Amino acid sequence: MRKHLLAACAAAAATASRAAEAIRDPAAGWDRLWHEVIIDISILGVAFALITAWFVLRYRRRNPNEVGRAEKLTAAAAVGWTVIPMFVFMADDFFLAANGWQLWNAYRQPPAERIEIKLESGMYSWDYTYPNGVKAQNVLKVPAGKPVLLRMTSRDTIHSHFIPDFRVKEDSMPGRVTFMWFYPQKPGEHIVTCAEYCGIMHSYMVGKVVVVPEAEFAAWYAQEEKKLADGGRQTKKAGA
Ligand SMILES: [Cu+2]
Repeated sequence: MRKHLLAACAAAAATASRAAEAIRDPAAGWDRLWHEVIIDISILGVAFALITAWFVLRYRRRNPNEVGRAEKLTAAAAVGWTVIPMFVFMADDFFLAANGWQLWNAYRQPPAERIEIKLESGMYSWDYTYPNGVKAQNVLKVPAGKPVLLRMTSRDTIHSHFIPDFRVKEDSMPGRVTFMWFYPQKPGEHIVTCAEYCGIMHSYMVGKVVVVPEAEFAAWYAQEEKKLADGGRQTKKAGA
């Protein structure tokens, strides 16, 4: 009996630790928070609109000769009318801010199991370098099911690498290395755009993230690596 209990406990602990290790997609968290904002401001908006409508009806002019009376509120009522609505708004603001803060802190701890790609931005392109040295411009091919981290810098001015579908945006700038990460889970294409005005061609600074099945990525990756090695050999031969 005790043995069974211990085995059950061990199994439960293993499941829990696996669940903790499972990569949490920050994009889903941002979506949840955004929905929370929409729901909260809708409820507050409707509540305050109803209170206002009630006042408008309650204190309306009933005949053309009616003259209003300027009634004085007691000190307690004046404070109550100020503090209670303010408290309702602020409580929700703090709640949302705390959730956003928590999510941001979690997002800034990228998962260890990831592919890390360097990005140098410049007027007007996104230049990616994979761990094996393969380079790509404006089209970032990545495998599905693996978190992707970009270490970013810029060769000229401030750009901002924005991938709306993955809910991530981060500045890249000269003299500093910043990072962003995202978690593409299924094959597909996602637009990349510059979100920081960087010059007259800023709006043309678009690219895409192409998510492909893992096996397809591995084949492409190896092939590009081979091309790179062959190219290097040829250049050496030409130089010799
Ligand atoms: Cu730019």
